[in-house]
Amino acid sequence: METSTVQVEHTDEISTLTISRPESLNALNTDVLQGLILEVEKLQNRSQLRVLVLKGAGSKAFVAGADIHSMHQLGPRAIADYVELGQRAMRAIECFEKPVVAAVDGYALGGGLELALAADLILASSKSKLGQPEVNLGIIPGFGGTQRLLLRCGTGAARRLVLSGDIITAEEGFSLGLVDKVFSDEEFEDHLDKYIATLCSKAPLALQEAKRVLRESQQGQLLSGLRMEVEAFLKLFGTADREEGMEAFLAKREPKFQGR
Ligand code: CO8
Repeated sequence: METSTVQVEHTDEISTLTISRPESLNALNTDVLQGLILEVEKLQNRSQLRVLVLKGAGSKAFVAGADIHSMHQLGPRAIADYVELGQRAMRAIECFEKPVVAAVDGYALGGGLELALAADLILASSKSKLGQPEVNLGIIPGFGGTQRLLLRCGTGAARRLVLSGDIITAEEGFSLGLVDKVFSDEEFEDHLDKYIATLCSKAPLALQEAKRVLRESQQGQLLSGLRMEVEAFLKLFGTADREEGMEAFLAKREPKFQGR
């Protein structure tokens, strides 16, 4: 069964999971996160699959983050469950045996960039905007963004993106090593298809082993970093600044942080 917020399409060798909540810029609520885990698990059995592609529905966003509306009112227990679910969804994608491509066409922010970072390759259209703007909400990334940015782009870029909350262009992302390829908006789908077809032509077992070795060599640092990130996220979630940050976003005004 396909969940309505995660659409599944198959061609022979390629499966595509499309996150479909365009009215919220595909923000990640529990339904989406559970859907991702379920669909990724099912795809493990699809032997002809060579590449898994992640997309966002609509023309504006890949994913604009975790769902601020649903997060805002959660108590300590519920937010811990939410963050743990998100971490599991990202890890399921990261540990998927076959290569995973994040096809970013629009905003990839917060949890949306964290989702892209769990993929092997990030291919973006030139209009795309990427960033970890959580500090504007009084929190930090909670779905592995601090750690996967660090491993992917190095300390300098990770620090700059997480501390500033800057939203950057796809070209700037390319210069930081965050984005692997930038394609023009008009030809995004064509270039994407060609790139994925090239991946499909490579030796599948070699791709799987390459993916596994690259992932497992960094595993110790990643897993301990992820634990630290969750603890810090949950601590911040209990602060007045977090309440102010999220209330300000929902009221479409600037936040006033007090350091409390
Ligand atoms: N969550 C919920 N709704 C969202 C989100 C989101 N992350 N992003 C956008 N929306 C909604 C808006 O509220 C709006 O809804 P409505 O029409 O009902 O007001 C609709 O999508 C369209 O958005 P905008 O009107 O804001 O569109 P703009 O073109 O003006 O702006 C932006 C687009 C710049 C993308 C803007 O929407 C924005 O800044 N969004 C929030 C980006 C953000 O801060 N993301 C990080 C979220 S926190 C996070 O991801 C933490 C991850 C770890 C969490 C762990 C959880 C437990």
